[in-house]
Amino acid sequence: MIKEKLEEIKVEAEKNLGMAESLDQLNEIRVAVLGKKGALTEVLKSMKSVAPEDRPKVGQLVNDVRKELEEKLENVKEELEKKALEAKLKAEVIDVTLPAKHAKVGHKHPNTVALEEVEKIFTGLGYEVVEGPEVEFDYYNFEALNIPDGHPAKDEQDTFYITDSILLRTQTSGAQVHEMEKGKLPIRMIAPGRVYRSDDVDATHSPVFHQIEGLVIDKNVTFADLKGTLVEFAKTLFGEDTKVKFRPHHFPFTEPSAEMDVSCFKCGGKGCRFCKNEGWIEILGCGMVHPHVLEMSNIDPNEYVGFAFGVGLERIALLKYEIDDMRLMYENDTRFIEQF
Ligand code: 2NL
Repeated sequence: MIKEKLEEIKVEAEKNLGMAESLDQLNEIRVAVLGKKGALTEVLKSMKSVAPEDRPKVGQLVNDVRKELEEKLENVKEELEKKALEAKLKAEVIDVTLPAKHAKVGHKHPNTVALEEVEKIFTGLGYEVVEGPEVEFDYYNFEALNIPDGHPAKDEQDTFYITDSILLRTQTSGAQVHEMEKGKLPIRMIAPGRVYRSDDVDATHSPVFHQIEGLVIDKNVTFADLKGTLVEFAKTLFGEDTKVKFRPHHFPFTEPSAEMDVSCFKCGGKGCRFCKNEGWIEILGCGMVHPHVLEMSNIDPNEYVGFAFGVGLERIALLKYEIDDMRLMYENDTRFIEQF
């Protein structure tokens, strides 16, 4: 009677194991057969009705069935786990033949490329690169550079004022005045950075652009040093064959002052569309630092002399890369930026 019952439990359990599709189902089978209230336990409880001398035999039988079913359960469990893992791996498989996502790589702006080249030239000559504040006192932007109130040069530059005495710098000279005020001489520095002028946007103007100014102050500095330095600069930037011309000019902060032209690197000086048939292209302003500018920053003009220059970074970049509209520089269109 118990023997048949055990056989029945075994057959039923094996049938169910054969159909089990998940670990959850497997567990249900385990509980139903081997659990505390499972079929086998029920059988053990009915041992009371078995003759005492038969009990060890029947007990052995129940244990055999339990062991056999436990093994089968374990086998099916392993099988199901293997299948589950295979399904998971299949679902997560990476198709290495799929085209990769196109990751856009950044690119330096032509201004940056040009600035780095200019910085390399001057640091190579022993200059320091110094940056100053973009929001500046009127004094550092104008007064200390020999441009007092009412001076036409001050009215000409359409300045963005923040208060009566604070403004957005129109040139990077302030950075150089700060350096002179520190009183550590000699000075060999360039001051690159953003400058602001209330200009309307067109092909050659923007209210925000970049300037690089240079300043050297030492004993016995002459205009020949200025020329030697700027000729070296022009040749490195535009090529060894570049010719240079200095034309007298006027700036309030330098005396004497000059503008420097380079021979057109496109036509070599013969005249072309690029240089508007001039053969020459103006690239910077320069001069010997005005004695009054030195005095205002507590430098004795009888002991120290200096030269200075200022160059528009966009102008250099536009020329070097033959870009004919400055507005392209500010649109951040990667198709443009990627070309330089
Ligand atoms: C130009 C002309 C120039 C300077 C800038 C300067 C600075 C100090 C003292 C004297 Cl602290 N001068 N800077 C000198 C000459 C020309 O810039 O046309 N820039 C685009």
